[in-house]
Amino acid sequence: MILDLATYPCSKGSALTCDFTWSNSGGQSTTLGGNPHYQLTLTNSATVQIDLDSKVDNFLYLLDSSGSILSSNNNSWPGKDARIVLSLATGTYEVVAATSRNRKSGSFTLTVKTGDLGAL
Ligand SMILES: [Ca+2]
Repeated sequence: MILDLATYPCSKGSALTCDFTWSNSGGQSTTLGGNPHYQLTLTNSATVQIDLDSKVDNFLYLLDSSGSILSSNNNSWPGKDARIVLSLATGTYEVVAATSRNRKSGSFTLTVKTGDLGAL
């Protein structure tokens, strides 16, 4: 199942901020079930910044609508958190909240920012 960030009850202020958890995560995998996928739909082209924030050493993927990897990141934040910044065309994408190591559990915050909040 893929959660749609536009309909999931995330807070939407200056960014889209969502709190989730891992339970027995799948490490640096885009396909293992322990790594949640989130649908991100852009109604305008925009530069998007996607951040993971967690005590768990995390890993982030951005996929296109066919599941191909557009970008991945391990430690771009200070510390072990992941960040992707990418210019994207209008369309539907998938964010994968992964972890650097297998079988981790814990909470995380996923944040999506763009200069054009109307695009989200
Ligand atoms: Ca990391």
